Amino acid sequence: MSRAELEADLREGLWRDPPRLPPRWFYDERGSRLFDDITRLPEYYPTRAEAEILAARSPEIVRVSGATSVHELGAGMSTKTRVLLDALTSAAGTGADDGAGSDGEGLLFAPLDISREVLLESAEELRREYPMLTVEPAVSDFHDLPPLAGEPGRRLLLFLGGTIGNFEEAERAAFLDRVRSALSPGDHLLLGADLVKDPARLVAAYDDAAGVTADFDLNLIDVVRRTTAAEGLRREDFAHQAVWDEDASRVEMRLVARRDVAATFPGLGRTWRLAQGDHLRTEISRKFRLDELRDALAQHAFDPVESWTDEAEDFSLTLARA
Ligand code: AVJ
Repeated sequence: MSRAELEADLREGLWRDPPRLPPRWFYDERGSRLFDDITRLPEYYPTRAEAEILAARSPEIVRVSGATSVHELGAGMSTKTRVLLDALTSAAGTGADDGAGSDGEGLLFAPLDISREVLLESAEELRREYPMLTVEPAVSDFHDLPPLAGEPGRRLLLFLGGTIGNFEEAERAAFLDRVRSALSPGDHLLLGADLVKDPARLVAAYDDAAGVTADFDLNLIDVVRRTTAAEGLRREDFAHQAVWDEDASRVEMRLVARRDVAATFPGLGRTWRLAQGDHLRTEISRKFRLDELRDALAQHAFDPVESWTDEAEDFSLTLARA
């Protein structure tokens, strides 16, 4: 992720109303570490809820999908995915499966992520832990999916964590189209999505008491300043805020200007101004109702086969057939 790409996103987003940046710039090394801390916060339920569903449903997911290859978008360290890989490799080991993969031959895991270092390190570890699995990492953004390896009709593509919530409506539609095109009939998508709930809990999940999410949000200012050599851009001039927008059914993360900001970007040859009290939108996190999510999948030529939630019904996993 280059300076030129960031400058393109700045040019595209900063002069809109409200000014905005895509959330991918959060995840430099420090940001990735902070996100990892977020997943362990008491207020941030999605990671635990999703892990609970995967722990309960992985054998069923592998069986129903008939998968012999698993592909994961935004894999990171693939921490939550291991329980699914356990199910994949043990289903093969018992011979309970029929056809390809029944002897553990040809089982594949293909993690995709934008961070090369994390991806390659994690791939090495996975190869040690799962000797019967071929691990084929690929550095990729969700926007340009590479052709997927594995046997057509037996692929399972994971998009976990609720990251589908980061897209605006039109982006989500385009994303689902791209994913559908990357899959063959009979392949499956496993989609993690956060569910609508008490707004107080939603806001707390994005504005925790320990201030980790605030630090994560403000780190974006450091990333932008460092990457673009911006003048007049200081993290002390911003305050983190999380807001629930009922109509759009989403949490917005914002950086509110604590004083008038004037930042000059040498690569853009422009000065960006933000008046005290106005904000930069740094992330949207859409929360779904299961029926609308399943409708959206159906509109993009997926058959939503099954949805599961955790006990508390905070988070969902939906298995959809291409
Ligand atoms: C990784 C995009 C799913 O939206 O909940 C967590 C990112 N931002 N806390 C989310 C995030 C602030 C997270 N996703």
